[in-house]
Amino acid sequence: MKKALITGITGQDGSYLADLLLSKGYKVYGLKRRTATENYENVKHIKDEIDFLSGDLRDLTSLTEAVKIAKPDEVYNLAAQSYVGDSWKQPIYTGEVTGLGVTNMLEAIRLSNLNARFYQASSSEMFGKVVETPQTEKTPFYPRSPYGVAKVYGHWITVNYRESFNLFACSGILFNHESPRRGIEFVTRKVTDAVAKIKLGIQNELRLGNLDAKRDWGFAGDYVEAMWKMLQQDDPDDYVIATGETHTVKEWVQTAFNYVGLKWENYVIADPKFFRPAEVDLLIGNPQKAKGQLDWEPKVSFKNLIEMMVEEDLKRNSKK
Ligand code: NDP
Ligand code: GDR
Repeated sequence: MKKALITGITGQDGSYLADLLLSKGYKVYGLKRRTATENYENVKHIKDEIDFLSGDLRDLTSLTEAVKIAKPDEVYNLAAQSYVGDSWKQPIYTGEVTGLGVTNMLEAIRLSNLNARFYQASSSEMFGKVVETPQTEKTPFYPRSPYGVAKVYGHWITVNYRESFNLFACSGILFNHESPRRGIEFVTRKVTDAVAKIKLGIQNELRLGNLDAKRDWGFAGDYVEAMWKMLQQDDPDDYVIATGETHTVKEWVQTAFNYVGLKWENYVIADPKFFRPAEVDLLIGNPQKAKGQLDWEPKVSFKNLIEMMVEEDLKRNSKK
C-alpha cells in the first residue's frame, strides 16, 4: 500500500487529492495545524479514513515528526497562505509559510533519508505581469504580489533540491482552479455564493473589485489528477496545468447570474476595497506539455464549472 502525506489537507485541493488517493488505495496522512475552532468541512466525508498529524509549515520539528510517522512514498505540499489579496496585509507571514515553508518541508524529507517523491503547489501567479501569452513552463516569472514572490521562491527551491540532492521533486504550475469547496473569499466562490443568496432572497447586493482581470479557470477535481500523474513519471519535471482558455471576472459574474435568470448589473457594486495594489491582468496557460507527457486534460468546461458551483451554493444556502 502506497503512503502519501498531504499538507493543506483541509483546503480545497488537499481534500480533492485525498479523495483521489483514497480511491487509488493509498494510506493518506494529512498535516493539520492547530486552530481554536476546528474546520473539517472539506474532508468531513473522509475524516475517518485519514490519519491527521499535527504540524505547521513554519515548524520544522513538526514536519520532521510527520515524515517520521508517515514514512511517505509521496509528499504533496499544498499548504500555503493562499489568498493573494491578504498577502499585502501579511507579507512577512506569507513569505514564511508560502515561501520558506517549502524549504522546511524539503528539509524534513532530505533529513529523513527516505526516498519520498515531492510535489510543490506552484502557481500561475508567478507569471504576474504579462511577458508572453499563452504562458508555458519557459515563460519568465514577474510576480505582482507578496504571494507571487513567495511562490517563485518555493518553485526555485524545489528545482534546486532536485538538482542538488537528486530528490524526485516536481513543481506543478497550476492556473486558477475552483470548485464548490473553494474558499469563500476567492472571487469565483464569492460570486456563486452571492448569486445563490440573492436568488433565495437572503442577500441583495454583491461588492466586487476589478472585473476586467482575465483568468484561466478550471475544475479542482481535474487538477489534482495532474499532481498525482506528475509523481508517477520516470523523471521529475515541472508542468503547466491549465485549460488554455481565458475569461474576465465579468464573464464569470454574468454567467453565474444568467444561470439563475438574473441580470448582474442590478446587483453588482464596484468597491475600491477589493482592488489590489498591483494586479495580474491576464493569465492563459498552455497545457501542451502536460497533455503530451502526462496524458492529462481538463474535463469540466467554464460554464459547467460555474453551474456546478451555483447549484451547490443554492443547496447549501437553502438549508440555512
Ligand atoms: P486553500 O487556501 O484552500 O488551502 C490551504 C491549506 O493550507 C489549508 O489546509 C490550510 O489550513 C493550510 N495552511 C495554511 N497555512 C498553513 C501553515 N502555516 N501550516 C500548515 N498548513 C497551513 O488552498 P487551495 O487548496 O486552493 O490551494 C492549494 C495550494 O495550491 C496552495 O499552496 C495554493 O497556494 C496553491 N495554488 C492554488 C491554486 C488554486 O487556484 N486553487 C492555483 C495555484 C496554486 P487551514 O484549513 O487550517 O487554514
Ligand atoms: P487569484 O484569485 O488572485 O487569481 O489567486 P482570486 O479569486 O482572489 O482573484 C481573481 C481575480 O478577481 C479579481 N477580483 C476579486 N477577487 C477577490 N478575491 N474578491 C473580489 O471581490 C474581487 N473582485 C475582483 C482579483 O483582483 C483578481 O484579478 C488564486 C489563488 O487560489 C492563488 O492561491 C492561486 O495561486 C491563483 O489563484 C492561481
